[in-house]
Amino acid sequence: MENTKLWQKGIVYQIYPRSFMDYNNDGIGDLQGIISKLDYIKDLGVDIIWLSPVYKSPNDDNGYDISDYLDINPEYGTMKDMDELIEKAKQKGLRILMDLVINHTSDEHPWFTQSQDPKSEYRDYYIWRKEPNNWTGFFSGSTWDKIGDSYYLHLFSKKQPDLNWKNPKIMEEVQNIMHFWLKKGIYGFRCDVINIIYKTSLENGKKSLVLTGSEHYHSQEGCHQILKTLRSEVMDQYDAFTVGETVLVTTKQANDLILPERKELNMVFAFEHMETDQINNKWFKTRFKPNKFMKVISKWQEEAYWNANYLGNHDQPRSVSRFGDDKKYHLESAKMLATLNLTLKGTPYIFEGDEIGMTNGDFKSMDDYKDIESFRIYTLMKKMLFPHWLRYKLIQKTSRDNARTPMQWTKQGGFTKGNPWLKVNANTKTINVDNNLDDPNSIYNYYKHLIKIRKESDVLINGSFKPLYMKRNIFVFRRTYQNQSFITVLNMSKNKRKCPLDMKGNISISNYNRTDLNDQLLQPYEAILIKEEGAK
Ligand code: ISL
Ligand code: CA
Repeated sequence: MENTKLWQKGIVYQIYPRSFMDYNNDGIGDLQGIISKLDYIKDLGVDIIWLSPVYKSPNDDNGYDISDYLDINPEYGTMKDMDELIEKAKQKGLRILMDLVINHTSDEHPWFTQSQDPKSEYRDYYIWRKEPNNWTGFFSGSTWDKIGDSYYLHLFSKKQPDLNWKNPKIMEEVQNIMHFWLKKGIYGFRCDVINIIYKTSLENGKKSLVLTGSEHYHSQEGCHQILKTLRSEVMDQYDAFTVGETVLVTTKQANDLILPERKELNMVFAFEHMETDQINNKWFKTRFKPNKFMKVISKWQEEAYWNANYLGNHDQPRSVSRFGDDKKYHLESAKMLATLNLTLKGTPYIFEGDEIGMTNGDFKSMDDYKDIESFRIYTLMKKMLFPHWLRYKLIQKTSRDNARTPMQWTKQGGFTKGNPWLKVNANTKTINVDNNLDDPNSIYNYYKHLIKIRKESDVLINGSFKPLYMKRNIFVFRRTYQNQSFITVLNMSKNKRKCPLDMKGNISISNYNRTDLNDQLLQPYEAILIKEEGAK
């Protein structure tokens, strides 16, 4: 236990800075806003705050297009504000995890503007070719755009040119950036799309409905080499950690990145559980099937060396709207999902607003959306002759803006006194922080209680994971450490179901305020955490 690091035993709270709290009332969340809410975050019981990018950026992709890695986006504040945030957080026992986006920069980064001159020393910072290949990108369409008489590669939007990791100068630049921030006392990095940064070849790819060409850059040996160097040259000199965002990985590919002897990353965000309600790609949603979902989670629990557990983030629809029921069983299903996320093995990540059960946005038309991805996909579906109602329905279900609506602090919203950059959900009237703090039975107070239980428990932090039942939308698993164990019982559906296993032990927490385990009938979305008695 003593050797357990903070990033293993701690809990991470993800902030999407643009939407968290607007201090100067210009409609955009900012660093002073975050500072003003540090007590709220601390009270929840979390240890680490992951900030989505706050660097200087023209905001084509809300900060995931960086134009200066060593400066702060003026919309969010200044470097002085950032220093203050790091310091004030530290005083409260909170550490800051920053987003590190090193697959691409903004096209407005001075490296890229200079790179446009074929004779510039920055030319090789990016990937230029005379002719494009057949690759297709994450936001759909070709990955190549033309400037002058050459094409440059961009796996995301055309304002996000990919860096050329075959150029040793990039390694040097990125190391300097990492040192700069780690020296300020941050606790590490969430490494954006890290498993696709190295392009082994630029050959044409095998034709595929999505991401044609990915076999040339996904999980390449060159990427492993880069991560080993960043670990030994930078990370190892600090008490810090990395979590990689890794698209399309298998448990084997994840372990190749995170096993301690590999000396690369500490953990990764995988997506397989997020793919269980989609056909082929994330824009074609099918009905959520809990049985499939729990089997994927269980597989990752058993096979991956360590998990970064999450049910939502700034790229995904809201978890309660997606995996729960945001109407009839809002309270119950949000608490059930919390119980899942916080009793699995690994490091739990909570996305801002999930602790009060925030739901998908209540957008009324395409004019309400702001996300570049949503517009790109909408246009693509138009080209494919999808009727308007279907296009709109798919965007409504999948848009990343669902997770990005401003944090609901009060009945009136409370995020800003100005005009919010993205529409505040009208349900802030009932779903808001104020209501949650006041009500002992709220989702927030359930999170808080559960977090406390987890933090005080060797079993929940270090225990092994074993699935006991995964059928009929019921998920039961056991965590064991030395001679102690917990059982988590979850009904992931709105149907009442009899628990197939005998439930014995003491109830640590339950979302129906159960007092005993005699009744084996599980209520809709019921969740029970049971501390088992005696040795197992
Ligand atoms: O859902 C996905 C994979 O199943 C994708 O959304 C994937 O997570 C995403 O495309 C990669 O995300 C990251 O990099 C992007 C940025 O737009 C996202 O916000 C960021 O999280 C480009 O930097
Ligand atoms: Ca502001």
